[in-house]
Order: sequence, then C-alpha cells, then structure tokens
Amino acid sequence: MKSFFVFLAVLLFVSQAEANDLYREHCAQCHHPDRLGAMGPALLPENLERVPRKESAEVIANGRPATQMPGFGDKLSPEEIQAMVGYIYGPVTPAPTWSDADIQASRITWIANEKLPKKPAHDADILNLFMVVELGDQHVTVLDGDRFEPIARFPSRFALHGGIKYAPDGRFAYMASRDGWISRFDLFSLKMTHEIRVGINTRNVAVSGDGRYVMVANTLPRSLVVLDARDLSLVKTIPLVNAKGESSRPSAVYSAPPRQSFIVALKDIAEVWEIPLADKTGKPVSDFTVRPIVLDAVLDDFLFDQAYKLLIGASRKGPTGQVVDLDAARKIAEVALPGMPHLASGIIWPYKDTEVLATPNLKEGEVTVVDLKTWQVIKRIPTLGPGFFMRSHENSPYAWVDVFNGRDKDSVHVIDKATLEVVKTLRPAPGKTSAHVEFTKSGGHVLLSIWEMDGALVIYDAKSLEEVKRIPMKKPSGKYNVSNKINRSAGTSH
Ligand code: DHE
Repeated sequence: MKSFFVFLAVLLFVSQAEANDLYREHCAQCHHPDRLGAMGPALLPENLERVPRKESAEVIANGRPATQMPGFGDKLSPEEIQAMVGYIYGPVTPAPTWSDADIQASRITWIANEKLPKKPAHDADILNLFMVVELGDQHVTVLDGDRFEPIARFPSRFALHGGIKYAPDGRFAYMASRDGWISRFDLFSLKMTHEIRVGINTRNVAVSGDGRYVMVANTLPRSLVVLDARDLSLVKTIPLVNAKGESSRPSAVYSAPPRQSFIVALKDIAEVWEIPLADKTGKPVSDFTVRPIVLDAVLDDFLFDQAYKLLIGASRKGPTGQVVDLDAARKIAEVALPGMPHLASGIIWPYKDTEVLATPNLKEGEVTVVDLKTWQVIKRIPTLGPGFFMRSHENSPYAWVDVFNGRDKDSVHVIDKATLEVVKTLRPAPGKTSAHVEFTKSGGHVLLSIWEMDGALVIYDAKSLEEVKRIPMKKPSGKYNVSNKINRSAGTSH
C-alpha cells in the first residue's frame, strides 16, 4: 500500500522544470517571459509579498473577475496549479534588472499635451474632485465632491498603492502601481496623458512643490527615478546607495514644498535623504544632490510637522520615536510610542494652548496623542482594535479612525478633537471592513470606504454624522481630495 502512495506521489509530482514549461506555455505571454509583468502584473516574490499563496492558487484556477486573467482550472491539475504557485513565489536568478533604456522604452504618450483642452470638459469644481482607487477591479473613479456623482471611471495599472498625488494647481494626477507604472491623468479632459514603467517594484510617487518633477521610490531596482512632470520623460535615476556604499530599500519619497525639496526615507540604513530643488536664494536647481541626515535608528514610518521643519518618526523595532530637526539634521527629542504607530497616517491639530499629533496603531487598539511642545504622550484613546488610517479637516471638530483588522473591522470611531474622547462609533456595513476616510474641500462631508469586493463609498454629513449617500464600488481603498492634498490640509496625508 505504502509503495502505491509513493508511486502516486511520483506520478503527481510536478518538477520545477515542468512548472517552468507550464509558465512559458500559459503565462509568459501576459506576465513576461522573466515574470517582470507585461499586460498582466509582475509575478515575482517582491510583488507577491502581499498576496497569500492560497489566493494566487484560486486566481490561477478561476481567473480574476473584471480583468483579462482567465482561469486555468480546466487546463491544469491541482498539483500543477500548486507547482505554479511555488514557481512564481520563488526567486528569479540572476535578479531582474530595469535599466534607463527599459524605462525610456516603456513610456507611452496617450495624448500629447498640445491636444489637451484649455478648459475642463465638465462643470465640476476641479478642487473638490476625488480620485477613488477601486482595488477590486483595478479601476479609479473620479468623483464630483459637490454632487457626489462619479464623472469618470477608468482602468488603472495593477495594484495602485500610496496616495494619488496632484500637480500644484490640481490639474494633473499622478499615480503609482506596485509594479512600477506611473500614470499621469488630466482632470480637465478626464483622460490619461502619459505612462511610464520606472521599475519592477515601486513604493510610491511624489510631485515637487513647484510642479516640475515627479520622483518615484523603487524597491526593485533600489532607486529613485526623477521624471519630468509635463510628460513623464526620464530625467535621472539615483541609486539608493549611501556614501559608505551601503544600499537600502526606500520606505517612501515625500515632497516637502515649504522646504522646496524631496525627502526620502530609507528602510535599511539609519538615514533620511533630502534632495533640494532650490538653492539658498530660492533659485531652482536640478542637480538632485543628496543631503543625507544621519539618524539614531532606521525609521519605518514618519510624518512631518505642518512647516516641514520636523520629522517625527518611529522604528518598528523599538518603543521610542525620534523627533528630527531637518535643518539642524539632528534628533531633538524622543517620544514614547509603543506598539506599531502608523505615523504616515498621523494627523495634527491645535489643542488648548498647544498642538497635538494623533496616530493610529497597527498593533494596539489605541490612538496615541502627543503634545508637540513637550513631546509627552498626553492621551491613549482606546479603540476597538488596531487602526490603519486617520483623518480630519481644519473645519471639522472631529477626527476619524478606522479599526482595520480583527473582529471589529467594520467599526470607525469619531473622536472629538477638543475632549480627546470617542463620541461615536459607526458600523456602516456590519461584518464588512470600513476604512480610510477623506473630507470634502470645505470639510462638510466625509467619504468612507466599505473595503470589500461588493463594497461602497459611504458619504456622511461631517457635523451630524448622518449618512447622506452610498455609492456601490469594487473594494474602494484610498480616496484623495484635490484641494486637501494640494493645500496640505493638516487633517490629511500629503
Ligand atoms: Fe500602504 C500609503 C507603506 C500596506 C494602503 N503606505 C502608504 C504610504 C506608505 C505606505 C509609506 C505613504 C506613501 C504615499 O502616500 O505616497 N503600506 C505601506 C507599508 O509599508 C505596508 C505596511 C506594507 C507594504 O507592503 O507596502 C503597506 N497599504 C498597505 C496595505 O496593505 C493597504 C491597506 C492596501 C494596499 O493597497 O496595499 C495599503 N497605503 C495604502 C493607502 C495609502 C497608503 C490607501 C494612501 C493613504 C493616504 O491616505 O494617503
């Protein structure tokens, strides 16, 4: 009997070489012979980090709804599907590369700038538009923030991540996919203008305060890519290697308009880089010289104060956060921030005679409130579980925080900014994840995602906290209001 099972196992075993052949036969055409992604996404361990193997097996067997990915359940046996999963999660040797020539060759001009209209082709207020990422079927909806009506919906590149960023006047939107595609979308014509693939695995994108450049942080290859914001043409690539020759993954790149610079956070080296875009007299420069700021510890997550003079960051390894003065290039204070504060999502507001920073925590059920004068934690507001995103608006008395994981993932807390108490807990769709809110331009309404395939965007009156509208959407994730972003509202991420 035992030998029968061994015989059966040998019969069913699918070797690496066979998996390779199956990949070539069924997948290479859409996902690239070296798994770098083409029409379909890249199938590399770095790109699949966030996709459970079970989900990949299901997608191979049944396809992905609303995309061009067909199911192979009738062509491949369960063992072959498992072997394919093992194959795509395994490393590619030698490690894949993406050169300047690859970047340049990938650039697409969908519409030349000369052909774009001079005025909007719609009557919505550009500054109160939202772009809503729908991860469920990889689309973006452009929503009129006054009427709460979608005015456009278009397919995005696979797995957009990080905030969508806008040109300083709000006309163009820039978005990054985890697969390295950068897209530029025109909010006048509601059309895509240019796209370029800058890497194989990308973190995020930032737009300079003067609107000249777009900077992208890549994990694979480890690089920063500077693009001309007018047409996404390649300006420069900067390897993520410090003066000692050590290389690092980026955590993210941010634009710091009041400083006229880009700031780059590194994941593996205890440094933050500033890349000035103007000299001391304010004259624009374009040499992209890196000014490294050496830190005590690697910062996994951080935010800036509103003036962009300070950086408040935390390492996932220790309970203490650092406050770094960006001009003096040194640590000026420490903050007790245990657990895993999600500072990128932290927000700042005036409180009594001071200002406070409030941050959700990815590990603990609390919002931590820190006094920006004394750097002391002045309140730990208990929540129903770890939260991911937090939001407010200058004109709102409330701050909103979600409970992203666990039993209460369907809850969203509303916190009174004056008393630091939860005043209401909403459950807009019981049992379904509710996450990521964003305010309208005036702060009068709040948009919240029901983060599910059969999800929705729920719109609340920001004062009465009553629901005013629900728009069905496919797993809506982040939503980005043009005015709040370009004016760097204290209540939103920049
Ligand atoms: Fe994000 C923003 C890092 C996982 C959805 N996320 C950001 C930013 C960073 C970051 C640095 C700010 C960049 C910006 O705005 O340009 N995210 C990370 C991680 O390190 C982490 C934990 C793991 C990873 O592999 O990247 C991570 N993020 C996720 C998710 O699993 C989420 C929930 C779903 C997804 O899309 O992958 C997710 N991240 C988001 C969203 C934003 C974001 C929606 C924009 C927030 C905003 O309001 O600006």
